[in-house]
Order: sequence, then C-alpha cells, then structure tokens
Amino acid sequence: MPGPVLVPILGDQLTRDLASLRGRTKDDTVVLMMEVWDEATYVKHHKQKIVLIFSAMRHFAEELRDAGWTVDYVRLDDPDNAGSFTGEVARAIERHDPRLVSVTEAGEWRVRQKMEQWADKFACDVEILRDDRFVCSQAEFDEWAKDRKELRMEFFYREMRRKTGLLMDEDGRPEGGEWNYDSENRRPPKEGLAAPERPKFEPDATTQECIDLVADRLGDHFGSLERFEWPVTREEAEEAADAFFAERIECFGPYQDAMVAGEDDLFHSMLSTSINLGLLDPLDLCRRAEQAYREGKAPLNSVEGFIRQIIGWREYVRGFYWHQMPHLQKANALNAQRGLPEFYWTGETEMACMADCIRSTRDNAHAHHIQRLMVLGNFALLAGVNPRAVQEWYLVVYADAYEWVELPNVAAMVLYADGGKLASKPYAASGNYINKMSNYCSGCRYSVSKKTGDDACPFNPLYWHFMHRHRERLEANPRIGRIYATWDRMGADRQQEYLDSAEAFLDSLEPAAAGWVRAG
Ligand code: FAD
Ligand code: DLZ
Ligand code: SF4
Repeated sequence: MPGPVLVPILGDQLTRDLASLRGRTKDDTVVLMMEVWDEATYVKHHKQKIVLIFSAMRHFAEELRDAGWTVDYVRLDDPDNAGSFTGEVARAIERHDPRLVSVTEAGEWRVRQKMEQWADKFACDVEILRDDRFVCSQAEFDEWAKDRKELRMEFFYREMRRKTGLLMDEDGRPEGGEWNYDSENRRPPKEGLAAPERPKFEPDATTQECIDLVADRLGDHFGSLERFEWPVTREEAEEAADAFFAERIECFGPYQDAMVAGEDDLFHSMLSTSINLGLLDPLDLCRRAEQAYREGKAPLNSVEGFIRQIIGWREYVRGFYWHQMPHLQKANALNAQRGLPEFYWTGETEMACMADCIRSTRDNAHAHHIQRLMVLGNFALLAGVNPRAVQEWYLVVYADAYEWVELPNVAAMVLYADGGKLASKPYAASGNYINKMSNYCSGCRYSVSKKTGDDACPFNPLYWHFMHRHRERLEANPRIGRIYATWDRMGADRQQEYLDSAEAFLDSLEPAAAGWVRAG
C-alpha cells in the first residue's frame, strides 16, 4: 500500500480551499500543522500575534477534523517538537511514511528557501504549489514589471480593476469616471469623531490556552496580553467583516487618513489579520464592498478606497516583494545608520502622536495605516533610522505582519530605502501634516507651530534636516525638489537654527537596548 499524501499547512495558510488541499481525498491525506519554536522566535513577535496565530491554527485544525480530514497537530510544548518546519516535516514523514509531501509555497522568502531544500532532504516526493489566494500571480506581476524603470501602484491597480471587473462600468470605464478617489479620502477628524464599536471577540478556552502558553514561554516578548480581541475563526472573521460593511464602510473613505487620540480603529476594517491568516478571501471582501456601493449603502470614495487597498496595495506589495527579494532586505539608498530609539519599545516619549501610536501598537498589536506611515514611519525616515532596525520593529509589533507585506511597506514606502522603485518620493512630512490630520498636537508638550528650539515639534526641524542632508538626491525629483527654494530663502542663520535644533533632538535619543528583537 503506498503511503498517504502529507499536506503541511503553515500558520498563514488557514484556507479550506488552499491549493495543496484542493482535490485531495480525505482518506488518503494527512494534514500536518506545526507550532514551532523557530517561527515563534526568529524575531520576538508581539505576544498577541503569537496567540492569534496559534489559536487560529488550533481552531482551523478542529474545523478540518470536523469536516473529516485527518490532522496531525504538533503543539509548541510537545516534548518531541523539533523546533522547525523542516524538523517537524521530517518527524511526520517517519510517522506517516507518505508517498508525497504536497505543500503550498510559503509567503516569506526565509521559509520558502528552506522549503525548497525539502526535495533533496526527504526520501519521498515533494511538490510545492503556487499560492493562488492572490488576484495577481507572481508570473503576471513580473511580466507587468518587466522593462519598467519605476513601478507605480496606480498603473498596476488599473490592471487589477480590469482583470477583476471591480468598479468597472459596462463600457470598460472606471465607475464614476475616475480610477482613484484618493483626494476624497483625506478629511481631517472633526471634534469628537468616533466610530461605532467593532465586534470584540472574548478569548474562548482554546485562545485562553494559547494566552497561558505564550505568557509562560514567551513572556518577555513585546506587547500586552491584557486585551485579546482578534477573530480567531472563520465565523468570527465573517462577523467582523459583516459589522464593517454594515456600520463603518460608509465613513471609511473620507476618514481613511484621520487620527484621533485613543480611537484606535476609527472606520478601518480591522480585517488584515484575518485576511493574512487566510480566514477571509480578499477578493470576496472587495465584491462585498462593490455590492454595498451598487445597493447605495456606501459612497464610491469609500468603496473605491477599500478596494484599492486590497487589489491595489496588498497585491502590489506582494508582487513587489518577490520581484525585489532578496536585496530589498538590505536596501538602504539613503544610507540611514541610526539605531532605533528605545521609545519605540517603551512608548516613553513626550511626542504625543508617537506615544499614542506606540500605545495602540503595544495594547492591540495594531495601528492603522496612517499612524504606521505618517507618524511612526515618518519619524524613522526623518531621523535616519537604519532600515533593518525599522523593518524588524514592524515585523515584531503588528499582528498582521509577515515579511512579504511588511518589508515593502517599510523599506520602500516609508523609508525610500529602495531609492524610489516603489514610491515616487519619500513620504516626509513636518508636524503640520500630523496636526492637520489628527487631534494629537493639542495634547502635546511640544508646540507644532514652533519651528526650532526646545519646545518646537521635533518633526519640524527634523523635516528640514532630512531635506538638507538628502538634497543631492531629492532636488532633481519633480515631486519634491521645489521645496529647496523655500529652504534657500530662509538664509544661512535660520537654516543653522533648524539644523542645530534637529541635531540637539537627535543627540537626545536613547538607542534601543539589546534583546527586544532576538533573545540574548
Ligand atoms: P484597512 O484600512 O481597513 O484596509 C483594508 C485592507 O487593505 C487591509 O486589511 C489590508 O489587507 C489592505 N491594505 C491596506 N493598506 C495596505 C498596504 N499598504 N499594504 C498591504 N495591504 C494593505 N499590512 C499588513 O497586512 N501587514 C503588515 O505587516 C503591514 N505593515 C505595514 C507597515 C507600514 C510601514 C505601513 C505604512 C503599512 C503596513 N501595512 C501592513 C498596511 C496597513 O497599514 C494595514 O494593512 C492596515 O493598517 C490593517 O488594518 P485594517 O485591516 O483596518 O486596514
Ligand atoms: C508567525 C508565525 C508564528 C509566530 N508561529 C508559527 C508556527 O508556529 N507555525 C506556523 O505554521 N506558522 C507560524 N507563523 C506563521 C509563519 O511564520 C508563516 O506561515 C510563514 O512565515 C510564511 O512564510
Ligand atoms: Fe506630534 Fe509634533 Fe504634534 Fe507633538 S506637536 S503631537 S510631536 S506632531
């Protein structure tokens, strides 16, 4: 009798229709799921991120068992646990003597490299299948990117709109006449802006077990476990999506870039963790958004904005990641060498905007897009923090972070470390932008209207310090170069005041202690 097919399913592959499960028969397949030390500690992920992944994996294993599949599930605290995917697949091969290992490709470079060695390591056949849970295949992305000097999301996005037919009219034109309603997605928060509360999911017994495990074994990782509210099953994720489409999508567009102290979710969907785990189908969510528009339940700028984030940005960064790896990991076009400041981990800073975004990150393993981009990221860009240190921070702290989505956003979008392949200009901004889009500045010890000196908002002198030190590269950029006329008009004395203020502030930053990202 030939052995069964062994189907390893990774923590972010929790999809019933996964390529490696599709077409398999239940009496001839053993599904293997593994909680492994290597994955939990290659960086010291936020405690909530590990609880989320383990709990979602355990629930998914139950879902498969209930549907009649044989699931071999290895827990982190299993005394024989080999600690790595490769080690656990090797042990499972000994247990089950399979004729074939059939696996869906890993989302991250690091894991895929190891997976590609399995065929040489193991005695049975190994097949690695394409992950087709994306609208755009890698071959398609590479073909689109071929011969383009600059890769721009906007043009890619239009291709995805055409491919999916989302928000296209009968004549093949974009709904409403425009491809992009970004200019209608920037409304500043009005006084007292608050969103309906999203569904929060109390830990069940399985999640509680994972919380106890993480607190016990990985208690020195960053982040709080006090409030764990993430959806961990497909049903819960669907409930979260239903609530978004019923109550929050209407205002999603206008307030997409707004920030309000203490309002951690606003009108965002909070669905990235479920999408990235494989619990929700991104294309299905886009179709639901389109339906809300067609039924008159949500305006076009909200629906287009939501769809753009998913079939635009999400698909685009995934294609970009594989197109640019492995060198994207090391890219540092602006030669930024500063260490990450300690306050990114402790939240202890007098900058009210940074402190609130770091608090939300610590409490929820989440911050919304504009907080990640224009507050936390903008500061790292202006201060010249080394891209590797920034990348590792983002990978650790967010529950939705996997390198394929985190790295392009951090290295290319935020830090311009790829020298402009992804973004046409650095997203550098002074305190003015944060003041316009948030209510942070009114509660800050710094003054956003002051440009230099001890009380000045640090973003103000840092902005000019950044522009000054990268003049050679940025002056020729038509989207940003004109700013130098303003700088030149200031005169040497005023310029020096800006530079001195920035340097005094940078000198005051305490670099992060060792041990936040990796043990020892
Ligand atoms: P919404 O605002 O409701 O957006 C809807 C969906 O669009 C999201 O769920 C997500 O799937 C997708 N999306 C939106 N923006 C992006 C984007 N720039 N790239 C990819 N997908 C996007 N997202 C991650 O999923 N994982 C990450 O590790 C991650 N790291 C980021 C790092 C930085 C520096 C920045 C600027 C953005 C990062 N993002 C990341 C994108 C974005 O911030 C999150 O997807 C979003 O905040 C998740 O919250 P939400 O589900 O409420 O999103
Ligand atoms: C992020 C993560 C963590 C913390 N732990 C596990 C795990 O123990 N087992 C598992 O299958 N997946 C885990 N993951 C998600 C993986 O890191 C993710 O599937 C790969 O990085 C994708 O390449
Ligand atoms: Fe942030 Fe500056 Fe505003 Fe303070 S004054 S909240 S540091 S932007």
